[in-house]
Amino acid sequence: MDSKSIVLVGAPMDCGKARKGCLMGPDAYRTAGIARALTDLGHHVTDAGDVTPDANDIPDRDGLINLGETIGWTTALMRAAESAMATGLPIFMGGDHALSLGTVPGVAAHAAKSGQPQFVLWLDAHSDFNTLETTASGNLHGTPLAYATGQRGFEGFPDLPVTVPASQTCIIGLRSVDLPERALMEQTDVRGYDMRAMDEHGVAALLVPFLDDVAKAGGALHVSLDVDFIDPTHAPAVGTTVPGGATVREAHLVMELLCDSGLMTSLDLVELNPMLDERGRTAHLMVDLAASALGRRIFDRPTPRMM
Ligand code: B3U
Ligand code: MN
Ligand code: MN
Repeated sequence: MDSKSIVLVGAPMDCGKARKGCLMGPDAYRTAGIARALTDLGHHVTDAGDVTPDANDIPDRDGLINLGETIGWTTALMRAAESAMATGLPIFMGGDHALSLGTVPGVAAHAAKSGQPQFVLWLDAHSDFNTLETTASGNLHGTPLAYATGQRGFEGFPDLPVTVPASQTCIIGLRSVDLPERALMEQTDVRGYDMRAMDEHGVAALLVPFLDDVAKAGGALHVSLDVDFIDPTHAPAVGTTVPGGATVREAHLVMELLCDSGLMTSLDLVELNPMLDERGRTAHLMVDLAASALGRRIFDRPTPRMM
């Protein structure tokens, strides 16, 4: 892979759910050596430090956890993501998945300026397709994909600069989807693949056609990697563990195929809760996965395509 300019952006957002700890995520990635791992691959890496949320006086609303603070992060991260895109390939080090309420619209706004269609790959046990109206938990980390694709039901959130068409999104790893979010997803063209699809066909068969569509459209590709995509036996440091996730090898294969495609333009690493980790193993695994997406390989040849 060609040498890239990579910018690390810390997003210690921790208000997207009740359980605390994701605010330590960015420093856990730094401690696990993310900059060094990517520099060793020949990339030029800068660390832009941590984003801080905007202040606002939006009142909290019953049944929604930390609404005002979440909107403050969203506006700050939209700006940070759009400007980071102008300097290279950003890696947004979370922080919980509510950070994608800001990063996805921010990177999409950048792509729109050059007329590039924005695609999104969501690697997650959950579809994160609730709205403020459908969420049963009130945890706003369960909403960013619905927001970014322009679904209704986000009163109080900023108007989106651009929406990502649902047809340009692909979710892989699903094994926990609420009924209302499933109903909403089914009204859209979002591609959602559950673990059964992965078991039956193999992850490459799910991913490669999507990557081909991104390539044909000349699109930008944002990848949002939730720790809970991976099975909790390998990645325990997450508040919402769901058994039956991707193996370490399946997760690396996704990253290796992304690397071979040359299409990834931005990356979120989300939901790492270092309080729940075992001697840093989840943080190290996430760093290794980022390295696979950016050129680390065992032999110097492309991963053979599975189809
Ligand atoms: N769909 C549920 C559960 C959930 C979503 N994302 C996570 N958990 N991490 C919700 O609360 O919206
Ligand atoms: Mn998620
Ligand atoms: Mn999840």
